[in-house]
Amino acid sequence: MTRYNHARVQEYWQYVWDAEGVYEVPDDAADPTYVLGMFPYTSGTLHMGHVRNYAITDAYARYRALQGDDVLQPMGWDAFGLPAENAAYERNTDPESWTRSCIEQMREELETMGFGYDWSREITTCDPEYYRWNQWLFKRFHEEGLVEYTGARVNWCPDCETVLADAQVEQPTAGAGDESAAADGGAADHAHDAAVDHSAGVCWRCETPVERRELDQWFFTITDYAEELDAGLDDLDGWPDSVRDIQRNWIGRQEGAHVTFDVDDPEGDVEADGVDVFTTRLDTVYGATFVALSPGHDLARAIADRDEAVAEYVDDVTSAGADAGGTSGVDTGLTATHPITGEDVPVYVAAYVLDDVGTGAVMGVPAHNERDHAFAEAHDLPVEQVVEPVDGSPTDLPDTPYTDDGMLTDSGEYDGLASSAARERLLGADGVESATEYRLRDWLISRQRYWGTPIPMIHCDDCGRVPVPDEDLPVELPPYVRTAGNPLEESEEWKSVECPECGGPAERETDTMDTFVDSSWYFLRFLSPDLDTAPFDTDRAADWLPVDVYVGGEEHAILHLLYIRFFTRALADLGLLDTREPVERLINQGTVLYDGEKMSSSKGNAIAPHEYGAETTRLFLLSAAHPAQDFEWTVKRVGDVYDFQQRLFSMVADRDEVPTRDERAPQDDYLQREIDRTVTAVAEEYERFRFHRVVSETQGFARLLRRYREYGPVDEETYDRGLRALTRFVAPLAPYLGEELWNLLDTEGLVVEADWPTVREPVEDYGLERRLVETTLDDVRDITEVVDIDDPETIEIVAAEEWKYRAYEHVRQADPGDAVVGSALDDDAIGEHG
Ligand code: ANZ
Ligand code: ZN
Repeated sequence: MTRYNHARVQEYWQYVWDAEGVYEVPDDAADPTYVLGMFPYTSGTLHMGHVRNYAITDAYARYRALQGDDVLQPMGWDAFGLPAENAAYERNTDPESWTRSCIEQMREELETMGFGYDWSREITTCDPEYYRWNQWLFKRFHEEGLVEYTGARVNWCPDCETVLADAQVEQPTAGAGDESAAADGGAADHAHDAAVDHSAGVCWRCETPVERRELDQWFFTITDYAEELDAGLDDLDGWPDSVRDIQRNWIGRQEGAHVTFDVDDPEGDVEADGVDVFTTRLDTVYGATFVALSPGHDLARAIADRDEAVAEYVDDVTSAGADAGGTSGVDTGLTATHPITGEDVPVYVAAYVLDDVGTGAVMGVPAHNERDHAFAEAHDLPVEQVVEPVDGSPTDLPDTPYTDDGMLTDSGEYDGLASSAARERLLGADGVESATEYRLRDWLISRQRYWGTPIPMIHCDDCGRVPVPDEDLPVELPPYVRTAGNPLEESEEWKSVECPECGGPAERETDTMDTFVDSSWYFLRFLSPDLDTAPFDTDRAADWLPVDVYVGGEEHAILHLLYIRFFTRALADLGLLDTREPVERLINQGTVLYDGEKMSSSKGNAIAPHEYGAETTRLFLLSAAHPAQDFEWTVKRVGDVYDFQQRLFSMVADRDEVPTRDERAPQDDYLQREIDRTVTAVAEEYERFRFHRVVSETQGFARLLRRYREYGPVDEETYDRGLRALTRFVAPLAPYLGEELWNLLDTEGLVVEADWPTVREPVEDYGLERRLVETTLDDVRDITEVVDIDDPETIEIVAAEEWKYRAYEHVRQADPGDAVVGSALDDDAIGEHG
């Protein structure tokens, strides 16, 4: 038996690929397919999670190339960000040197894993040639009205000394921090409990409790696209439902109504047209016994100007953010007129009402809402029941609010209606208008840190905020200085600049951009990485977009994956793109576990990607489970994968020793048809990203080939066809091995440039029985194992396979008469499986 020499084979084919530039794609590809793995954050070394991510991406890219597509699979570096700054600080170096050294190391590791990247398109987000386009795009967004600079009560991490976007504030993990906060909802659950969540939340990076501060900040107005981002999810059939649900929840579309209360000021000096409240429970409108304004509401501010108690309260809650979810509040002395009943109700300012949700004002319905009830108790306000259970069962009112839908009571002409019907009918009432609100907030992009893209704005005392002219881009970062605060603030020379408008002395903006800006459009830069007149080439984008398949972790469901959808739409509206969705098919890979825990260097259970050899590792990662599933790293199974490669290799390497014959025999036809069947089956598994099934199909097929060979002398053409098919089954998963086998088979050219095996006879023509014989108990068990993953497709497959299994049993009992040819093969094959 000829031994397979992994190291030599890998080195040799890597050399050939590089020399031939096999992964470079032409810009004007005839059949463009864009396969992308989420580019890595340059944090040090490659870990197993990266390798799994990119092995999945690469396998599919290689499979599509075999099918004749021009596949673009690029790679680059998400290189800006706070961790690099922290690492540099700790190591007493600067973020740039640290980042560059990480990149060098990671690139080398990726190269030795055998991934088929077009390195001629490599991009690095901390290159001025990259981030200048962040600045350019910021300016275009600014012109388009998608940028806002406003004072905001923001989330501030005292440890990272920077502002955080809402999505970067997380619930503390169990044990870390405030217990009360953990009780209720994850990051995605941020409706009007938002103030509670945020004041109790922690920084997504360092888990330090987040504080609230009032600062002037730059925002992208992603909320302009809330409606479209939500609606677009319905058509994203190629995305996992889980990600779509998370996004839907985060955008938080709420159907409801605006109700206008006229406001009367007994003192007569506050002018107000009325207060608009937003409600999702219009059916409870007759039970509104007060109106509450958020501390930032215009009317609240107006009253604060004359009323000291109100002013003090507003000040307190704005700076502290404390008690935000509680029952604190202050009576304004104003009255509001209920638009339907005409009754007067008091107007309060209350911290539980949030500035940036709905209209920043609510109608308080203590009988049917928890927070309103708590507030009413604290302020001695009436509780009036207007909805009762449909079945007449008693409620605990007035002590406990009844919050379910029901039937209306004490609601005038609407009495007796069901809540849902009442909500519709009431839309026609005076002062009521149907309204849709979203929980999504604008994207805060300001960061008070060094290692990011400088925001290209200039503050001039005379002209206000002036954009840096395009010809002065990029605004490059000043040299790094080691400081606890924002190094840009310390760079006096860098900061002072002439105002582009008046020429007077002015100051640069010292905030840098959230690094999620960098990754929001990087997939476009790969298409024309050296273009120096625009961020990307619009025509090329028209050819290559949307990205056909995007592979990465589910942890990006709301940040990155929402931002790229926003950017794509904004760019389309700028006339730069002709697609509104960036990604057609999204694959979220599961976690690699070791001893039941996520494999990670911080847990001390990490296995380095090269410990077992590059190709064995990637083949194991792909064969162990469905890409979406978590799975356990087991050394024994790694060994199995190693043996599998050895078996395939010896089979091909020892081919010349196999005796042949000239006349045709029945088993040749059988094998020919099995080749056809397997070619079809494997292609289907590849299309569905079920690489573990590709491996089991390939293993089964290799056994069949061996049996065919052991049965007697082979028909050379048939046997060779089998070996060539086998080689291409495995080449996308184990490309070095594939290349070596292909070469041993005296084929022309490289397997990376070969075609997928053709089918001679359509599989449908075989007749049912023939195909059923190949389905074994083993296969059924195999599949039953993955039922747990939340994927209706899989369940369908299980159902189909069970059907096949029953049919197979049937065929076996009936002793398939026409299996003359294959009878010996079939029976043995079944025996071996079962
Ligand atoms: C009256 C009402 C009666 C409400 C009732 C609910 C129940 P959810 O509940 O998550 O769907 N709301 C509106 N704007 C708000 C703001 N700026 N700050 C805090 N709360 C606000 O969210 C919709 C409800 O949140 C709205 O419906 C409103 O209270 C409250 F029995 O109006 B409701
Ligand atoms: Zn000026």
